[in-house]
Amino acid sequence: MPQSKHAHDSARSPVGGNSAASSAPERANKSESSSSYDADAIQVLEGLEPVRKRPGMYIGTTGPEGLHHLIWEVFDNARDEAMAGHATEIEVALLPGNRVRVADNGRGIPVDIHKQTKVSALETIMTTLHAGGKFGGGGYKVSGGLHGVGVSVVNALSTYLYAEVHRDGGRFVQEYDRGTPRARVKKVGASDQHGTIVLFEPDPDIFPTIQFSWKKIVEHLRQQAYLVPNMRVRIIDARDVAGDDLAPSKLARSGLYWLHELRLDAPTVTFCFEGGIGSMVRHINQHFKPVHPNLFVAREVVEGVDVSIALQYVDDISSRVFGFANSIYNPEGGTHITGFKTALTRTLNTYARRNNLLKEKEENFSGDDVLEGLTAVVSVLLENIQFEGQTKAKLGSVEARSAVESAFAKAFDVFLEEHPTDARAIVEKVALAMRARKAAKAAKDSILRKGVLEGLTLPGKLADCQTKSAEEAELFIVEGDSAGGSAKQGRDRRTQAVLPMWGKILNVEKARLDKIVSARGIRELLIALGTGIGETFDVSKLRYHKIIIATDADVDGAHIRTLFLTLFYRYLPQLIQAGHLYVAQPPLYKITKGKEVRYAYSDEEKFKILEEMGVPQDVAATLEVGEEGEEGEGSEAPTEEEEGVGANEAPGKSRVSKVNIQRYKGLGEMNYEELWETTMDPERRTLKQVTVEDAREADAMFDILMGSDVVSRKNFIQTNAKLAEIDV
Ligand code: 28F
Repeated sequence: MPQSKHAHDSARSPVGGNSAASSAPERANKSESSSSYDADAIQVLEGLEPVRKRPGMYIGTTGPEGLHHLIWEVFDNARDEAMAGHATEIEVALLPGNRVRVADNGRGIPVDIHKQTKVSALETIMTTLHAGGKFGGGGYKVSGGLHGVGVSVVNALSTYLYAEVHRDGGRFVQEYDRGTPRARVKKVGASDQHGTIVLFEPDPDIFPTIQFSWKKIVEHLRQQAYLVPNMRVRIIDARDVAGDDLAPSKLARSGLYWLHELRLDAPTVTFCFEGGIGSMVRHINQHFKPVHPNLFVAREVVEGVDVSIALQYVDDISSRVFGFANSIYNPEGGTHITGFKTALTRTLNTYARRNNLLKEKEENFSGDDVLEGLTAVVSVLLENIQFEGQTKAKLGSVEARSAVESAFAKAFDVFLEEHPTDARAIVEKVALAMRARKAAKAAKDSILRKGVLEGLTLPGKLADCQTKSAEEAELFIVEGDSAGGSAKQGRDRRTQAVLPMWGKILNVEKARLDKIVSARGIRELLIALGTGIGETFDVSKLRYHKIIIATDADVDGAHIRTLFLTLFYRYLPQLIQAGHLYVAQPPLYKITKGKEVRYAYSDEEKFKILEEMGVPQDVAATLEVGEEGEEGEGSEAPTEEEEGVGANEAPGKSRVSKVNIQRYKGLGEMNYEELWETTMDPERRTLKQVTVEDAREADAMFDILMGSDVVSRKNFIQTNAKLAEIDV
């Protein structure tokens, strides 16, 4: 590394990099031997003003995510040094006063003076955007970095930044205020160490809230530690360390390099995984039961792409596949994940057939079958990385797909051949997934198959209407036989049909609608409707232009209504779109005062009716409806002598004289006259028309209601009873 003797008192370079520097400097002809970087390798592109004007352009947001990106950016540069094999330790310390200090024991950022700019390489990297060999020819082989903008963005967005470099026997320091250097890079002493220290304090003018999350930092850096085997990452929370022995100047004077040598009484976490991404898969699977004991781990450089993959199947149906490109997590996957999944499916099918684990006539495993129960980490390192779109969420580099596909296929096939027990366990798990998928499809097809509607005689339970005009015909789908009975008696036989269905299904053990449907005899409904289903569906054959779901007003009723809505949403969506689906609105209360009978369809309406009946508000509020909803059963609460309200007539049977409230818990409690006049009579009833959105919400709620976890389902229903009332 040629060190000019005036390495540190070069001409002042404005923060924006001087004009000479703004053009890409011509390449100094470097001898082959000096493959290391130096000031010449830096591409100086532009100053830092734009960063402070529109920080969101560079760090995404100035919220917590953006704030933590400052740490990630500084850390990523240290990590790159470790990935390049020059650093083995990185220390991240949270300090008092919202300061963060990151140190590594790499080669140290070069400090030599650039021939044209006369500016130290360190200053250039710290004060110009896109500085650093990462973006030009040569430069780091692989580098992640925050959208690749480099540490200069952190400098621009920090009220204060301190950089210290130990290299070539010297110790060099430079300080900045919002990106502007206070002075030239200064040699402050000798050093027998090597590495880089960056300490920064985020600018409150940029970040509304400056609160670092220990948990977020630990989790992010743990993940990073998995990606670089044997890189030791120490994290220290010294925010509460008293006194100023952590002040940058004090620290600088102390000549201290590693804070952990201070043995501070501060929470510290250290990560170092020699197992790399294999350890990461083990960590992710720690609470699952593995399907095979031996992890698959492989690393190979193919077509200039460094591919590392680790996987292990567990006894679960979900899958967890994590993609990383240059140590940046890609939540939306990309070409590396595509290549991985292609090779995984092909390799497992080939192995299964070769070892007669898949019968000749059986179809291949699908891409979904091979994912069931899979935990995998796919990490690639590549130059000139390309991402899709603005964020680094999805890898776009095409070379990564073929590289991963070929590297993984070869290595995984060898693994399967060398671990026949693991291989058989994996293939059996995948085969199980395939058979379950096919069974579910068969069940669904059997429901959708034409045959299911063969018996075109109308079901016995259907009390059909007389009219043949579908336009005026209505079908009431009523929950349970008792309500069904009242509805059949109360209806207008000319235009109204009634089909009682199912009854309490709270304990439906099947989490899949197709199973419930085949088990619960949806046939009757489909035959009654007349449209057919699936590919045979024909809305012109619909026998009723109003299909009215009538379930109880209680929590169970809401659950059943959700089921019906989900059923229509998944198998007969056209009927919802055409506006044929309705939900009946039965009353919640029957309020009688002497001969007068009123129905309330909501609590608000109940109070309004009581007020109209002359019951004062405060008394109305104390009125409790009969628990059992028995005729005339009043509340237990005593009532004081009030105008229009009588005293208790007898214990346990408090009649508020002349006014009685009955709460309907279910349609079945109404006699058929009440059901007719409140819920069925077109002149007096209220119907809510179901929209596709209502049905979609029900469908989403269905998954919660039918989830395998009964307890949380019950809790959900109880606590969301009001919400569970599909607001149609
Ligand atoms: C606390 C944060 O930023 N560590 C870093 C290095 C080492 C080199 C380097 C960094 C030269 C021109 C690209 C040294 N010697 N920790 C860090 N350590 N950058 S950042 O070089 C930057 C290149 O731009 C380095 C020889 N080669 C590279």
